[in-house]
Amino acid sequence: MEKTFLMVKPDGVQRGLIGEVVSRFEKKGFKLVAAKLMTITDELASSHYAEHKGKPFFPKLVEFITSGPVFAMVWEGEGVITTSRQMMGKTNPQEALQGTIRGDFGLIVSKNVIHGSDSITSAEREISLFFNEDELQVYKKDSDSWIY
Ligand code: DAT
Ligand code: MG
Repeated sequence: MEKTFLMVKPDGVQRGLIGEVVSRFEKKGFKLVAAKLMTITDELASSHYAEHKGKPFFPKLVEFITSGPVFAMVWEGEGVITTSRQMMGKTNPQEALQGTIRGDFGLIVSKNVIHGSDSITSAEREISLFFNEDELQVYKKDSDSWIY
């Protein structure tokens, strides 16, 4: 089953939005398979955001993502990569539709509450950056038979 990496960023943690974010993905029908509150090192931040190295906002991005705890998660379900990106909304909260996480809770691009993988390749890469294989729970939810 498809998996993705999602993370409540330091602004979301500070603002008490972990529960709100988790709740949206739970209610949608996705399955949480791993989660932890952690502080990202400079090294992990650079690997995670490697595609943005050299861009003008990169130093501030690393400073921000390492500035406080994040809530890192792995979620599973049919189409979870694409659907979770839709639920997050556009990168810039000012362009994100109301009803999306960034549209409902963010105001500026550099503090946009949530990260989510954008492809199968990035999901696999990001999950393995943040979690060991043995941290991913394999379990059945009885509610799945009412979702699928
Ligand atoms: P996304 O997080 O939607 O995948 P991205 O990968 O293009 O967006 O950028 C990663 C993060 O970097 C984004 O969530 C916020 C920050 N960022 C992107 N563009 C920015 C910009 N022009 N100015 C400041 N921060 C930016
Ligand atoms: Mg991205």
